Amino acid sequence: MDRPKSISRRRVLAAGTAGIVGAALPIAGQSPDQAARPKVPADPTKVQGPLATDVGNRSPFERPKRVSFSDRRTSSLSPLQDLDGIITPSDLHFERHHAGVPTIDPKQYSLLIHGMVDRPLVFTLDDLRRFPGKSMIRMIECSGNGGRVYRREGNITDLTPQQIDGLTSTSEWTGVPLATLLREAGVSPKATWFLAEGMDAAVMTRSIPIAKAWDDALIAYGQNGESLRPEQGYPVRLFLPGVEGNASIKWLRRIELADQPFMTREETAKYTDPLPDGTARIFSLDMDAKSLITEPAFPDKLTGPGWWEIRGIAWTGRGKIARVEISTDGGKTWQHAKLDEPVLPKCHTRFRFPFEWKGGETIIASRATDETGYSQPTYDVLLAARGPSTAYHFNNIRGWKIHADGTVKFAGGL
Ligand SMILES: Nc1nc2c(c(=O)[nH]1)N[C@H]1C(S)=C(S)[C@@H](COP(=O)(O)O)O[C@H]1N2
Ligand SMILES: [Mo]
Repeated sequence: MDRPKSISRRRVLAAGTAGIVGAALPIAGQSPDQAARPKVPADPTKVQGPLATDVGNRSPFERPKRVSFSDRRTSSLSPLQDLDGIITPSDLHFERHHAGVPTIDPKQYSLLIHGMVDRPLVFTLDDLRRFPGKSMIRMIECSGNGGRVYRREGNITDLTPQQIDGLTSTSEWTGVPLATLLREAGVSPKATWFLAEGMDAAVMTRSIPIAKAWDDALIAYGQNGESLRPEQGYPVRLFLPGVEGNASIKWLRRIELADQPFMTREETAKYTDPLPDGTARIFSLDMDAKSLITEPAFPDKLTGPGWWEIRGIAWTGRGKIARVEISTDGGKTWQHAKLDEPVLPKCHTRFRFPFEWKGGETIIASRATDETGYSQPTYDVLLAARGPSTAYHFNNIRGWKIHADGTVKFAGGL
């Protein structure tokens, strides 16, 4: 797998963070004379580039990209270390598909709602778009995210944030609340679960407690201001905020109401979490609080002692992030990071922390706490609770080791 090249923009920004702690120092190595002399081209017409196109492109100097673990590309990871803010550009949103990305003609599309309802109904895409809509900025995370480092597979010190935890992204999702459609169909008071089914080759199906439908489940057709990308489920997906990614069924074709879970392949053979005592967690749908420092991180190199801004993202499936703490001494002491606005429920939250690197070897780490009071566990605590062969939900504290020469390596779980 290729890893993102080190990015000079980040070096420049990081050097500039000296300003955030109030010191009006020139960037190291710059003479005041240099700063006073603005760099303007002698002939301004020389900077005139090609004409604008109907659909814009990135600067040719910026090449963020998704990467995959598998040759068959059954998933692609978001380049978390290359992103600012909380929104993932749609073409860099992580994606996971079990059996290909189907091409669906929106004119042929329909969604069936049936089972324990008064009136089974079929909705076209136009029907769905006619209902009162709703937009929400929310993250999604695959419950397998971070499994490789939990299992300590291979050389984990040389992994980027993308390779460690890139199966999570944030978008603004637009659609119609599932509750609106269920009211149209008239749900039986005896219905307690609903099944969601996809129209991909995997025919992915999952059972969800009906409370989620009345709460915040969205039948989504929009992503970041445009129609869903094919990999995100075009033309329509189920979006379940805060719930493990696999339950947000893409290319959604059917919802069936029932008075019990359907016990599909996806909730028996998969997406249950074996425990050390031989039992398993089942319907472990909520995503636990988690955070990741994305800068500095492998393969960054701190070019010298001084002020650097530690940056990263925190998220939880159980509401808002209440605080993120940073340790710069391997977990001995912790201090509060600053959270960027907006701090939204079930959403990536950007954190920042001014870090004065004195030049020695140390480990930096982040610890998120959500509004329920739950804090990210240490690796040992998670391992003791779930065992070494648990298959999903890897949210323990992550650390990065800064070596004396400034190189940064993944330090595994703290
Ligand atoms: N129909 C269908 N829905 C699906 C899947 C799939 O393979 N088929 N993959 C699931 C998994 S495992 C995850 S993590 C999320 C990923 O959503 P994304 O690809 O939009 O990031 O989609 C889920 N929905
Ligand atoms: Mo997933």
